[in-house]
Amino acid sequence: MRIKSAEFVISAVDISKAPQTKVEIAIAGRSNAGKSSFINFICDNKKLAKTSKEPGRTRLLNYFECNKGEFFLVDLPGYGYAKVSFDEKRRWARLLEDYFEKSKGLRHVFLVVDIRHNPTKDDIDLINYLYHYHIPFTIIATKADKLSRAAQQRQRRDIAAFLKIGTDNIILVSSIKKTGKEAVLKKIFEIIQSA
Ligand SMILES: Nc1nc2c(ncn2[C@@H]2O[C@H](COP(=O)(O)OP(=O)(O)O)[C@@H](O)[C@H]2O)c(=O)[nH]1
Ligand SMILES: [Mg+2]
Repeated sequence: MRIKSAEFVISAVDISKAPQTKVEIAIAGRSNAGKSSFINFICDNKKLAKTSKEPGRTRLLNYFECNKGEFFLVDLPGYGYAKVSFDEKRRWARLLEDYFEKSKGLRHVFLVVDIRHNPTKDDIDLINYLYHYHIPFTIIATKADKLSRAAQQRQRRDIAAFLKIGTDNIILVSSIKKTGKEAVLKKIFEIIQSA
C-alpha cells in the first residue's frame, strides 16, 4: 500500500455538503492532538491539512481524496478545547453524531491521542458513539518522539488496558520524526480490502 496522491476536496459545514465516497477513514481526536499533522505525515505533504498552534479553530469536515478516489481521509473537528462556549460544544457534538450516523462511506476511524496521556472523557464519549454505530476504530498514539522507547511501550499497554482493547489496536506514530507510517499504511490496506 502506498499513498501516491492526496488532494484536498472540500471543507463541508455538515454531512449534507459532503462528497460521495466508497471508502472513507475519519481522523478524530482532541484539538491539538496532532490530527492534521498525522494526515500530512502519512500523505507525505506538509501543506495538505492546516496545522496550528492555536487549537479549536476547525469546525468543518475536511475531505482529502487519496489515490484518485481509492479512499478518502476526513479530518474531523477537534474537541475538548476548554475555551469554547457551551453552545459551540453542542454544535460540535451534533455535527459529529450526524456524521457518524449518516456518512455512507465511513469504514474506520483513526482516533488520534497524545501518547503521553490516557484518553480523556471526550475520547471515551467518542468511542462510545463508535461502538453504538458499529464503526471500527484504531487508536493512533502520536507524538511518540516525546517519550523514550520503553515509555512508549509502557504507554501503549496502559492505554490498551484503560480502553479495554488489544495493544494491536494502537499504532504508535511520530509525525515529526516520521515513524509508524508502515503500520498505518498496512491498516489502511486492510480497511480498503475489507470494504
Ligand atoms: N513533537 C511532536 N509534535 C507534534 C506531532 N504531531 C503534531 N505535533 C504538534 O502538535 C500541535 C498540534 O498539531 P495539529 O496537527 O495542528 O493538531 P490537530 O488540532 O489535532 O489537527 C502542533 O504544534 C504540531 O506541531 C508529533 O508527532 N510530535
Ligand atoms: Mg487540525
